[in-house]
Amino acid sequence: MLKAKILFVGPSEVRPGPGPGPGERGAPMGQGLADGALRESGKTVLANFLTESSDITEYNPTQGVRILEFENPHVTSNNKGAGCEFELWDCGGDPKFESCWPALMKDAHGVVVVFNADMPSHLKELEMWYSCFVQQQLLQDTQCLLIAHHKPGSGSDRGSLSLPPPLNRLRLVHSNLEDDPEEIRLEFIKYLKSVVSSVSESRDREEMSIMT
Ligand SMILES: Nc1nc2c(ncn2[C@@H]2O[C@H](COP(=O)(O)OP(=O)(O)OP(=O)(O)O)[C@@H](O)[C@H]2O)c(=O)[nH]1
Ligand SMILES: [Mg+2]
Repeated sequence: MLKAKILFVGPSEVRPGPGPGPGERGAPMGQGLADGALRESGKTVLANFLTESSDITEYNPTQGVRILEFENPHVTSNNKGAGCEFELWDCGGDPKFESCWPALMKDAHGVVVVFNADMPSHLKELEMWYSCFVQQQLLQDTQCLLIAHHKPGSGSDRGSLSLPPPLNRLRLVHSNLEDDPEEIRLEFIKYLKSVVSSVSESRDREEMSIMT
């Protein structure tokens, strides 16, 4: 059975300074953090939703990585309907985990970069995530998906988001779990299908090169 490894990466924007105590948010109260709930990009919330795992909404920074295994009945590895197993690697966005990245990226078939379009700093970081996780790993652009995640109460206008090159070549979708959860589910299925077809194509090419 075909197996595909998909990474969820993107900013978490943990601020420098003394770390939070257990159960605290990432920065002390009263320091102009009105955007507190907007700092993380929402990778874990989305990963849980898309794999139908738990739906805990209390923020718990992902330490390193969580691996979620799933299958999707709509995504098969060939036209005979053979199934396909996925591993979704929900990576922590805190830069302190950077030393783990090479291990996380290894043998990934797809990279989803989740960001919060309301945060200018996230937009600036996007290119770094793309270059590090996609370009340097020699993945094709079709194996990458950008998700502009809209948290409840964020007022961002999805039409106005235009990204500079090379990011504008990538597929960009919006997610809004409160208003239209099915939209991102469908987009994610489309993306899984495109990952599966590039994995099977490269497998076929490998088999051909062994035979010739
Ligand atoms: N209700 C609701 N809350 C959300 C949503 N997206 C994010 N949040 C809130 O934002 C917090 C942070 O989101 P996470 O998904 O944990 O962020 P992350 O990108 O995984 O962050 P790191 O693991 O630190 O990289 C969540 O715990 C929720 O409180 C959403 O769609 N709905
Ligand atoms: Mg997380």
